[in-house]
Amino acid sequence: MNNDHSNTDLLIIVGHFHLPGKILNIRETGEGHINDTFLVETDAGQSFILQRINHRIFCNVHGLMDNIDRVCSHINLFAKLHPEGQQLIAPQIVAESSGALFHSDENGNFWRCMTYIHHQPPKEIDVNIALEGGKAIGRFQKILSTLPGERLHETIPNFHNLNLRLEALHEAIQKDVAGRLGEVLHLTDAIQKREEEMLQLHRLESEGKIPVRVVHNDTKLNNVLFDNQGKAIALIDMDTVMNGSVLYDFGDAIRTLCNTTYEDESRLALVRFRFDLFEAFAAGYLLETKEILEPIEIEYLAFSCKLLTYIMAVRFLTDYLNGDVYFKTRSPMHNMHRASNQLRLLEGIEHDYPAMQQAIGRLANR
Ligand code: GN1
Ligand code: MG
Repeated sequence: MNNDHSNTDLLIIVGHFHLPGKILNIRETGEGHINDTFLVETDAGQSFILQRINHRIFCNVHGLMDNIDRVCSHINLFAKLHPEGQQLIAPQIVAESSGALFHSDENGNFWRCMTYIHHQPPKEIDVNIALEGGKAIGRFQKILSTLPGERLHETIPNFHNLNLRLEALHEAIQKDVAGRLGEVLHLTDAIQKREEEMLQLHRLESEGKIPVRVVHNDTKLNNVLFDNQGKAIALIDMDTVMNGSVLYDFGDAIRTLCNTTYEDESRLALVRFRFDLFEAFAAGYLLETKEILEPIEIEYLAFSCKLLTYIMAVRFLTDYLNGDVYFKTRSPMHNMHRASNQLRLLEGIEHDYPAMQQAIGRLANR
């Protein structure tokens, strides 16, 4: 797939969505590791997000867009029907002129357009942002617990299946196609020695002991949008919304929120785990979900933070060994830095783990 999109091409693509007003500007946002994302500004006061879907990863584009349409419409309808209290909204799909949920171009690419939600990225990540983030993820899960209709499409099968993620890593180690194994033995060791412990949730899931619900599956903090008062107002990036466990959402949010730096910071001394943010997020999350969660889910909340950090280390390292075929990278070391970063964060979580479990126990019984 060609990654360069000229402005003329983009204008032609956008033309298929019949947006209000005149297009003033289209620029790539540079966010996300998978799709290509553009902000489209119009003179009608409304902006839009245009995305080229990476269909090597999201092979079932119909299923993907059908999921997103159902989930976003349900969230926005819920907000309309419950105007009282704090609201949570989602982007709305703008259909192509034929009425389809996406546009297919002549090069075999798939494009979608969604409303842009005005927001203010927090200047500083503090306990209020963490509390609000926790409430938003919890509310999202609670609202979707009443999603009507059939089961959502499984757009990326086994997305959080650690057993398969480890198999993929073992295969990458064995093949060493990019000749990089020698540089990362300390990382493969760190992963290997934790395998048994980390597989415990997968075992419980295989035994049917973990409730299956509609979850987001990509709850990194920048998928939560805030207003200028620091209130969480929306959740975006519904690409991986599927049936799964709430534990993956909780752990993924913590792994991004509570890292004192970006997930790809290579200076490991800057990577620390912030317990105060964990506690605030958990408080907000449990405030919203306490009534719907089962005891086994609450029991594994703290564990999920270790697990998701570990899973991301496994995925980044696998991609590094495979020669960077999955995640977008900006340098040859990028995936290796990401994997090292996640393993350093994991050490911080392990250090605070007893206190994390205590905090969950206290908050869940409040
Ligand atoms: C990918 O592209 P983005 O940033 O939405 C990935 C997530 C990872 C994340 C790591 C479909 O998400 O699972 O947690 O990178 N999405 C997919 O930053 O693999
Ligand atoms: Mg995503």
